[in-house]
Amino acid sequence: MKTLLLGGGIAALADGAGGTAGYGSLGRWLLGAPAAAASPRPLAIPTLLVGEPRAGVRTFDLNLQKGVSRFFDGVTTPTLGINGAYLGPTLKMRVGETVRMEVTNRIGEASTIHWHGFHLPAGADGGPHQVIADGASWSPQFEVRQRASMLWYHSHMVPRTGPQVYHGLAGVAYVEDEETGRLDLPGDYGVDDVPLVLQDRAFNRDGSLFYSTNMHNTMMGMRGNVLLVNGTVNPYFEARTQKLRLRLLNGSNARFYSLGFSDNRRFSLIGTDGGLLERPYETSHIALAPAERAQIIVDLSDGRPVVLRAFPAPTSGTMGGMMGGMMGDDFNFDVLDIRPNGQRGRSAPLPSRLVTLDRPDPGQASGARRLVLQMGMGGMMMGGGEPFSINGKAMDMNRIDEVVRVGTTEIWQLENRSMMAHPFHIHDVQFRILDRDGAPPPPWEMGLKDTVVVNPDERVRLLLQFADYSDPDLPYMYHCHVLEHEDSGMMGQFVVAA
Ligand SMILES: [Cu+2]
Repeated sequence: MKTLLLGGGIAALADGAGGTAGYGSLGRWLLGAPAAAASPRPLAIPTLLVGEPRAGVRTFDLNLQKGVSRFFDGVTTPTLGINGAYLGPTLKMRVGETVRMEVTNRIGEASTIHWHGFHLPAGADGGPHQVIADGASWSPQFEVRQRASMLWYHSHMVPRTGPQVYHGLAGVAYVEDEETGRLDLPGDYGVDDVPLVLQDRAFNRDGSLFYSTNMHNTMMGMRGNVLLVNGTVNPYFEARTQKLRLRLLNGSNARFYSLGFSDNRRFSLIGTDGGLLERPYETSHIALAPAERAQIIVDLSDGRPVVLRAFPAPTSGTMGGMMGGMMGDDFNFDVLDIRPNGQRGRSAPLPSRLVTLDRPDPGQASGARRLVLQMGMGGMMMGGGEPFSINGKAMDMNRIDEVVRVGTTEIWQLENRSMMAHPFHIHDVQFRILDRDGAPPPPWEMGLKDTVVVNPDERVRLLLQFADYSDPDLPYMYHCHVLEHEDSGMMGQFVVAA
């Protein structure tokens, strides 16, 4: 059994000799550890922030700050957080209202905050062109124009997105609307509606986070051997209802997960990145790549304790999976030990229909684009070429790669010509997947998405609608959400022009 840490009560801390980590780096993870370090703890629930009405605008005060976290007993870890030591509050807002974010940066270096999955003007997007200098503030304002969903926010500071998110600059957003409110889904925050932010991390012996961008960690993306869930190591949750709605975010820099329960029980997937599915999809496992979200409903009416577990994702046929296996990097992680309480409250039955979505019609598209993802590993080792590129080009802040017309619908074909899977994220829109290598998407990919996995040698076609918001100068980003790939250049820029 390869569950190294959490179940066994051993937390392995890394050696700290960052420069030496290579293919044989597993050893450093197995060195010394405080024995009681991973004793079970109650799951941390991020503070729910509903903002304050100021002149009719829902206003959120968000302070990016340095902090000290205690992930393990008796060990302190310097981290970054938003209104706290690690991660940020859950921002709750409703479709149709205007929100304003008062973001102040006090982390000691420049940063940005990107509203991931939000449809908004480019100037409010929080990408690498909306830099907030250390000590400065930024106050974007926008109308919430999309479906009820679980979105998120995180640093997008080129080329420091990887380390800043890794240290804690991320948080969750709940967008609600009337259509979804009427469904009677579990919705009591922190009780039967629980966000779970999954992040794998590596630690140095002194308790600090281990982060390195040596060639191996850049290529594979930075991975760790300890799973944090909402910043909690080895968490448990006492369930007080028959049904539990878990809103999962893969907030990891690079690791893909396949999630299921310890007793293999089935559950219902009700939503993906940008909103609910048309109907619940019953399954025993779901895959979640970095930046992807899933909302699931699990039935606990049998009263038995159960563990939500993360298995290596089924990218095993790929180079990433193979290398992970070779390196002993194909961990199982216990995500959450769910302990049903004896007096569980009744939950409403799950509706058979959830929302109505348009059938994606490629006939609506007036344009098509092709984005080819490449990793030039030869170039990386020999120091030539573009190691990470889209259409042969590495990210350049001063180059607009694509110009889209506002009010149009387009088909984007993503082609992966590398040996690793890339979770591809496009700003501004929630898109639909038309097909993978010509085959229609599976039921769990039929909803609204902002991040899509493109497997090696695969072609994925997306349908994107650029309904409104134009800006001739300020671009949106599209990029791989393995943050080390993004920081290394697998990103491009598009403007939506009038
Ligand atoms: Cu990638």
